[in-house]
Amino acid sequence: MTIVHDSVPPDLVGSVGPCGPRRDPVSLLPETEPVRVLGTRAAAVGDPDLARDLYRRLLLGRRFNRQATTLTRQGRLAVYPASTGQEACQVTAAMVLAEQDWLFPSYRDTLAVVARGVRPIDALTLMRGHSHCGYDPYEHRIAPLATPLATQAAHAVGLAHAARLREASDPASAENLVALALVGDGGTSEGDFHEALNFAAVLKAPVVFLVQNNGYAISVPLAKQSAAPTLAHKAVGYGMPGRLVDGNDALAMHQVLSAAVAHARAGHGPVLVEAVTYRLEAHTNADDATRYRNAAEVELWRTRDPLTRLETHLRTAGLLDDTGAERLAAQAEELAAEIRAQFDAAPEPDPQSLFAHVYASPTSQLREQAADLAARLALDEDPDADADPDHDHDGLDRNNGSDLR
Ligand SMILES: Cc1ncc(C[n+]2csc(CCOP(=O)(O)OP(=O)(O)O)c2C)c(N)n1
Ligand SMILES: [Mg+2]
Repeated sequence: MTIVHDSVPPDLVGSVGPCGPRRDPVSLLPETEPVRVLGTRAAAVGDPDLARDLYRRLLLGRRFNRQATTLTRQGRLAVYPASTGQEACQVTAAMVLAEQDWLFPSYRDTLAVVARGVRPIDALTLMRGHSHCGYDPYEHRIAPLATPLATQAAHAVGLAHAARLREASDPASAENLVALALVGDGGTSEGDFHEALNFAAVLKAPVVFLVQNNGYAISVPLAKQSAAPTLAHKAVGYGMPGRLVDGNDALAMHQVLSAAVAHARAGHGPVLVEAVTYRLEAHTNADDATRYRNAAEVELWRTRDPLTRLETHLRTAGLLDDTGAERLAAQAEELAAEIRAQFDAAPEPDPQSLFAHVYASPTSQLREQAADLAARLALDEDPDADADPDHDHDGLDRNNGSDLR
């Protein structure tokens, strides 16, 4: 699949002058309906090994999401933004990248990070409340999970452009890398997203922007977020091709993302891919999604579950039977057990590390809070010691009942 067809003038139409070139927008426009493979003739003639491999990864991904959510209920993970329902986007984003490429994830994308080879406990380190990202970005070629929306898109452009500049001055070092940035639908309203796409297109940086349109930015539905025909149309204004794909169709996701990466790697510049998907769970474990969306909507999207759709295809095509399904289910349970074991073995963080790296020299308030915490922890260890700074010897507790011990 080519992203921009050969029949279309490759780059510029009309004259190039000081007022700027004009590009043919038609070749950049996304399709009117999301690209689908499942349920079409293309699925029947596709690579059976790829389809089976995708299913295995989706199944493990779903189990990863379920296990991480359980860890939040046990208080072992502070927060978890599940990608349940978005597994096809997550695993294909990791699969289409070569070793030399870079992934730029957001907080939603721990599964993509694990799918690229990071240990679950390390991918989830930030969600345990640690101050560091948990894995070596240079070893895995994965940037830290970005919480400020869309900032990772600008980082991806900077890294990809810098790599091309380095290669131009030292061709022997050429890696021909591509950067793939994952952004949410809400993230496309951010200034950083605009700047990233604009720079990427002008610089022809080898970047793929994958927007997972899961319908919501916390409680804000897409209709209140953007008036664009589709989010993929935003590409055209920057001068890059936009692609619209069914994000719950793993075969389509793999096909469209592979083509986008090949396009960027070939030096044709960036691509914006919008994957239409749905967040089946709440924004995070701290969110109550029933306050802003109804059960019927969620049930409708459950019928479009990326796992069941691929499973139906595999079973119909004779590529999966009950024995195979049971074997995969056992693998998923093994993964869950491994995640639990990794959490059991992880050392407890030092509570005082809360205050480290906030300022180069701690403020007087931070020093006071650190001393207060130390006193409380000492009291936990030795309940007879009266180290509670809020407890006056007149017997009154000045903490107004908010004592956390
Ligand atoms: C710059 C910035 N503004 C606001 C927030 C608060 N915030 C966290 S998640 C979120 C919603 C993002 O929605 P979307 O981009 O669709 O991603 P999703 O959570 O659906 O994956 C917001 C507004 C933030 N993290 N960063
Ligand atoms: Mg969203």
